[in-house]
Amino acid sequence: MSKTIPTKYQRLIMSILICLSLIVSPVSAQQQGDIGYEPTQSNLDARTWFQDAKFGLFVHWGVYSVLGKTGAEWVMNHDKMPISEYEKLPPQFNPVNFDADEWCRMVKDAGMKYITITSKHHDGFAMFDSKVSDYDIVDRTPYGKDVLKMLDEACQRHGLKLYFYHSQLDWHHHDYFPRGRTGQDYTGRPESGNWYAYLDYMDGQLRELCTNYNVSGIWFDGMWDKLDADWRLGKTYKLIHGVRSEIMIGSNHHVTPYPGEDFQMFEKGLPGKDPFSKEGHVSALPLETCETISNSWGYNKDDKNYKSSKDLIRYLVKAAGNDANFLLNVGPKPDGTIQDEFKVRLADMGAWMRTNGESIYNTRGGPVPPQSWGVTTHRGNTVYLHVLSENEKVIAVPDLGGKVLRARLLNGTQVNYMETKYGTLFEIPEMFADPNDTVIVVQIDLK
Ligand code: JFZ
Repeated sequence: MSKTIPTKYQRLIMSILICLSLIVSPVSAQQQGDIGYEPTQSNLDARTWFQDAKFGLFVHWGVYSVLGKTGAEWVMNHDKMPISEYEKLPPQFNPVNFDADEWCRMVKDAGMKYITITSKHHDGFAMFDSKVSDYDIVDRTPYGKDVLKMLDEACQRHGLKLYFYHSQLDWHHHDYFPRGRTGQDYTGRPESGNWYAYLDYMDGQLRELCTNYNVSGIWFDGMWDKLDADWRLGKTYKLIHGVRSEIMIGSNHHVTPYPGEDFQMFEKGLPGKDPFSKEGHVSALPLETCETISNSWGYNKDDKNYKSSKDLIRYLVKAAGNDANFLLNVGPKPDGTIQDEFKVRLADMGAWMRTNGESIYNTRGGPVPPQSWGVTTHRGNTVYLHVLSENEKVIAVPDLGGKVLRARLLNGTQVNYMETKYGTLFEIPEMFADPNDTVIVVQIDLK
């Protein structure tokens, strides 16, 4: 596509006009979103499924995995790689060992119910067969196959749902202009561009993703790059819900959800306690927190900082106790395989879920807020006490919302308790205490 580069004078005029437009009509964040949005019943049903599912796999996979180094999916910005340099990666990306069914078997064995995979990260490279750009896995790599289509078909075979992480921020597209906090002048893009042409391009790829794949949701990220820009969210959200109203929309902007969003995510922290939230506001939407197994989202062969299986199990439990899903991340290698250190931890979590999953799946957080000894989840008149602090002999539980009828461990072992005017004391059967999480099942006589 030939492009006349504006003269210095034209660039100056263009910059002045852009600045004036921002002064004259800065788009306040509150004006963003699909104003007046009302979720359909099928969307509400999708939200209920999502909240019941509780546990999913996050996948950060792209051409950046070829380098597999510090920065991972941010390596282009981290190393200030010009586009001309970064575009040398797709020709090296050939995941010949990618096996979508093997990924799905690993996900199900871990006790996970859905996968959220990067369709496009900040580098702008599409991991699917896009017709609105040739900067994609089919046109630019020796592999030449649409891995998202392959994964979509495998998820349908294995009864898993599929969500796409899609970056609104783009370090490759020439019309992502004015630039935001990242992807500045090192990329080699001209200091000019048509912002709304970029949004049209982004909407074009979103239409492809919502139309050509059996996608259950879009996990947006990148608005934080320039929060005060006119992201035209209303148009984008209407487009997505217009294809299928049950497609759930979430956005990792770390501020209060905008109209049109169907779930709220938190990054590397429990709802309202994550390090990035600007306002810490926890909405009434379905909630999800995401975390890495090492410290990297994308593949980083030097990152050996693996969290223990025990810590990951407890993270899942604490998320459920905070009425949130847990989206746990892997960064696949450039050949399409997932490293053993991740697979062994996912297998450990699956083993724990096979024994304890009734206390997580199809529950909601509470009725008791998180305590010093642990958290609670519930379903109907059953409350699950998740005792996370170890070597406890007795725990005190405030008002459970009704008289305690019975208390036991998941293996049926009787649990002794005593109701007092301050709450109920439960004795922990020492020989059956689980160092990951000792679950006490309490039947309540709901008032
Ligand atoms: C974002 C991405 O940048 C990152 O690569 C990964 O995909 C993660 C799940 O989401 O991480 C962010 C985004 C914004 C901030 C910090 C991390 N922020 O605004 O401080």
